[in-house]
Amino acid sequence: MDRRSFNRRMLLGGAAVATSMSLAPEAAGTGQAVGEPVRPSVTRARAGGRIRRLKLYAEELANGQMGYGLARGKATIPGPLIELIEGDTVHIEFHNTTDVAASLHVHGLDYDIPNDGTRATRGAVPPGGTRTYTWRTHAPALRPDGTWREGSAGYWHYHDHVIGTEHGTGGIHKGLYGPVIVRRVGDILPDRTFTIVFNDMMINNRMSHTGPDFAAKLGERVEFVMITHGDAYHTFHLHGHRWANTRTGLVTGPHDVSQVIDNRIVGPGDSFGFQVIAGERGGAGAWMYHCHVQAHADRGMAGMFLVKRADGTIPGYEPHRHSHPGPDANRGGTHPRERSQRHGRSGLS
Ligand SMILES: [Cu+2]
Repeated sequence: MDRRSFNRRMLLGGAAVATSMSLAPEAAGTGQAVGEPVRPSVTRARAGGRIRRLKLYAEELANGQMGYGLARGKATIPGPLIELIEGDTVHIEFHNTTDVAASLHVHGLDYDIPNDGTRATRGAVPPGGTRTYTWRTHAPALRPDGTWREGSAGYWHYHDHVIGTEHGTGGIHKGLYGPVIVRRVGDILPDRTFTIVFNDMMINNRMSHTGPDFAAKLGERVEFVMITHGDAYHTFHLHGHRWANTRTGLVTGPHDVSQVIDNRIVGPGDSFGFQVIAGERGGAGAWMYHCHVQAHADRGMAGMFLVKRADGTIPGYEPHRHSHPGPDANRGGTHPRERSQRHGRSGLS
């Protein structure tokens, strides 16, 4: 083959690749293995406006920590995901099974003073006590003055505001916190949602150097909710994936000028979230996430996002080389598909 025909073949080859990419952008662009199904469409949040009810139990755990759960004996750290759509109202029947007063305080949603969940507003629940907290949400709307009132949609969180100090410092430190997602009608729903809470030098109140790890299949739409508590500022970094620094973490089109990031500074009380397609550009593998404050990372603020091939394997991953006990499924919660399948009930009615 002379140089000219060789070059022509290379050019033709390049053109053929370009053509196949334009015909099948998903298959060519996601790093999916040959033969894996390409997601044909997304599922979107339907309209809100429902009245929803759930029970939430504050419990002491065997290791001296505390957690919230949807039933007695089911407390987890973080607590269950409470997922709403703008316009929904949720009545939470709160049971304090601990031997100290406890409460439930939420960020981002609508509530009146009696539902604020602090001692100052007489929102604490005594040991063994029960009360109902009501949270409401709303969609964006035009005010009479022509300005826009923001909607409730966002990645939020709830926590105790009573134990230890008047700010719930002791309860939060022991694990009394959890995620809230308020979606807007039309928001894209994920296949899986994982919650990561930086709480001082702990992640989800686990010992340092023990994860937690989170597992998904290549190509799944995975949502992360990231919450920060405690006294320290951190930076949240995920390897191999990136997201838009917006309410949803998603861009709306090729001309969306939102900043795209893979590292975000977070401080106590912060929460944000985003969605990624697992392994979309880097493929299956053990993708690290960690606090990027180097001293914090070195002290063990790190875990793995395990992206599995269709056959369940993870290329290059040798679990015995890690001290992590295994993937954390973020058990509990109210995700309409994932969690209700896993638990037989969503917690919300
Ligand atoms: Cu940190």
